[in-house]
Amino acid sequence: MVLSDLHFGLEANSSFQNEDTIKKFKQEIEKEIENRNVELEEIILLGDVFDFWRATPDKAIAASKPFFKSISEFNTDIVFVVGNHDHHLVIMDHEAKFMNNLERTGETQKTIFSSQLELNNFLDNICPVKSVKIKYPYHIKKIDGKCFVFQHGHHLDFFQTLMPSMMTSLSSFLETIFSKLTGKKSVENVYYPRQEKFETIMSHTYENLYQSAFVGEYVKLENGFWTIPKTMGTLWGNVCKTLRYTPVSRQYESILKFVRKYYENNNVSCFVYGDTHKAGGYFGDGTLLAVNSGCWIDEPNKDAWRKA
Ligand SMILES: [Mn+2]
Repeated sequence: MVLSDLHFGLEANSSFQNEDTIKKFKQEIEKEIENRNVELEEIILLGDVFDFWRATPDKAIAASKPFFKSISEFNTDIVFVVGNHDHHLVIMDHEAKFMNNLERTGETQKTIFSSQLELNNFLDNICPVKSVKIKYPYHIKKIDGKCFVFQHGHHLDFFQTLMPSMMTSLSSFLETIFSKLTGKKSVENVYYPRQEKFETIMSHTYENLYQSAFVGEYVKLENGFWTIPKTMGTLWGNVCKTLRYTPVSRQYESILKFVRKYYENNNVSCFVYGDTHKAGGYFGDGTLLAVNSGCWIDEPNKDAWRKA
């Protein structure tokens, strides 16, 4: 079972902040499991579970308590793949590793982003039955011999939106010059061999947004900022393009490019993501199935999982 984009802490109500909804949801899932005569093997929370861009961590985590209590009662493994709105967890993990190493050895060591987060216990008190395994940026799983990749989806921005793609080109350009001038290997090759490169480019933006949640007025300003494309139209809209509500079929080309670039050796059959808040599936060229898990906040344009 895959659930993404719950956005706990966001003022627009997350469906799972209401205990009745959680109860109904749980009953429906249990019925579904019985009808299909299957077992619930794993619950995958596919990012943006907490909205640390709009709410402080105390508020966001408090809002998630009834949900975590409820899913822990399924007594199945829970994996949480971090998204862009809860990306601060990645930074926390990164800094904790640096500090632990400093405390243990007295050495200051350049830490690199790694996919295995060590913050694994931070939800134990609110998700008591099963501890939540936290991963970033992906979770890979073999199901019936086929390879499934689960990833929140903001990394697709590299291939789709103007700012990240411009910044990537600029950074590659600078790295080439750097290695030509110094004869040293580029930073990319040494520290950021794969998707971790994305972190160097996007982390400061995500961290700014995280910090902005502590300043109420700034959040209002930022919300206003996102309404500009609607009122002022095309130019600004293209610069700050958001992929919200983009259907899977329109993202399929980027998904293919992305999977071929980063998972070329995995023979991926299915790519599951969230991020755009638009549930759906698309089989495109027949080699890769792309599935979006939609979202769980009350938005006029959302497609709930029932429709998917
Ligand atoms: Mn997202």
